[in-house]
Parts: sequence; C-alpha cells; structure tokens
Amino acid sequence: MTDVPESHPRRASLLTRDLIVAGVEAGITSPHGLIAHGRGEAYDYLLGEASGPWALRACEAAAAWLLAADHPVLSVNGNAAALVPAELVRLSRITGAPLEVNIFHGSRERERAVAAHLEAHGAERVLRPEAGTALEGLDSNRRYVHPEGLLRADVIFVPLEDGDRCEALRRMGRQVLTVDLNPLSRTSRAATVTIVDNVVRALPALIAAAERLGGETDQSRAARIAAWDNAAALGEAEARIRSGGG
Ligand code: PTJ
Repeated sequence: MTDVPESHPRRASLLTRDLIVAGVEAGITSPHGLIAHGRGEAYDYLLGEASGPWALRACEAAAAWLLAADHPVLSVNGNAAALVPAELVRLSRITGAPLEVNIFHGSRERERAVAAHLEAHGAERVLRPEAGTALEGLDSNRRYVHPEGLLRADVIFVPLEDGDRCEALRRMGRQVLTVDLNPLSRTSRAATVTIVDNVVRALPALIAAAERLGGETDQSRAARIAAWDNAAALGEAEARIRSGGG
C-alpha cells in the first residue's frame, strides 16, 4: 500500500487507487479496470470528490427499486469487487438480491477470483455465469449469465457498467440501477436510476437508504419510483462539473 500522509488533501482518492491496484495484483480486477478507474477519478475530481444531493436522492430511488423488485440481482465486475466487496455483501443481505459475477473482459479464472473475494467478505452464495445460458441481444462476454440470477432478473444493480449492456438490458424491459461518475456516459443516460458518485461513497449511502426504506410501505416506495427523474439528476451533476465548482 502507498504510504499516504494523513494530512494529504486527496488521501481518500489515493487509498482507493491502491484498492484497484491490489485488485489487479490479486487477479480480481482486469488491467483495463485501471484505465476505467482513471476515467472515473477525473470526473470525481471535477465533482469535488464529494457526494452531491443528486447522488443521495438517486440512492433512495435505487433502494426503492431493489426493495420493490420480484427478482433483483446485484451484478459484480472486477472493479466493484475490488472497491466495495463488504458493502456489496451487506446490500445483498438487506435487499435479498443475490450477487452475480458478470465481467466484460471474459476470464473463468477472474470470475472465480471475484466470487472467492466476495465469499471472503461474508457472501454465502455468489452466482457465476453458465456457458449454456445467455441473454439474447447482447454480444459481449456479459451475455453469459446464471439461470437463477441475471437471466430472470427484473431489477439489476450494476455499478460501473458498460453502455452496450445497459442499453441491451433496457431494451429487454429490465430496470437498470447503476453507479457512474460520468453523467454523460451511455450507461448513465440509458439507466433507470444513475447514481452519479464514486462507488466507494455510493455504496454506504445506498445501504443506509435500503435500511431506511425497508420500513416503508409498498405504496410509499412506489411513489419514490414514480417521482424519480433520471435526466434531471444527470443534468444537476453535469451542471456541477461545468460550473467548475468541483
Ligand atoms: O471487470 P470487467 O471485465 O467487467 O471490467 C470492468 C470495467 C469497469 C473495466 C468495464 O466495465 C469497462 O471498461 O467499463 P467502462 O466502459 O470503462 O465504464 C466504466 C465507467 O465507470 C466509466 O464511465 C467511469 O467514469 C466509471 N467509473 C470508473 N471508476 C468509478 C466509476 N464510477 C463510479 N465510481 C468509480 N470508482
């Protein structure tokens, strides 16, 4: 780990970078994940490395969707596994949504490493893709899914998604909840709910929202879902970036 002084103004960002590097070294994160992370860092810098009000509201909308779903699934790639493994396990417990490994850069070894990492953080069961089970309308490795998980999921939480799959899932009528620091990405624009925030800050906020909303009635969760305006939230995040107020 990098020896970052406590007083360093960007300490949290540098420590998060260490997690991604450790993920690559452990065979959990793809080397491409380093580049994706760097892109995220640039947006985070412009957003002031803090969670905006749009992100906290998005966490409530996403929590409402997860709790209202019939078959919610938490889809985990190599970056998310390296950055927030314990939080994903906790979110899975609270919402009852199973964890499923789903990676863009295909590798059986890495799928196993991601699952083992989640299990080391307390997951009892982690679904992995099955070669014979594929989502129609999707060409990348992400089409391979588990029959009890993504194949039949109605609501999918997929942090750090790539645009192709998000668009394909939406075309199939699935609800997609994502975390993406780039409010302009295709994923951000196609998703049902986009949490424009760093996944390391978004997951604790999403867990807290799921705990709060767990006690609400179905009607009140439905009202939150109906009131959510994704384009407006993206617009707020973009305005923050363009204002130079980061
Ligand atoms: O493990 P794999 O093979 O599934 O690969 C995972 C990555 C992330 C490499 C893959 O899905 C990929 O290439 O993603 P993209 O298309 O680069 O998109 C990643 C998006 O996540 C970009 O819009 C980044 O800005 C954003 N991002 C990166 N780091 C973070 C982030 N958003 C939130 N928090 C982050 N820490």
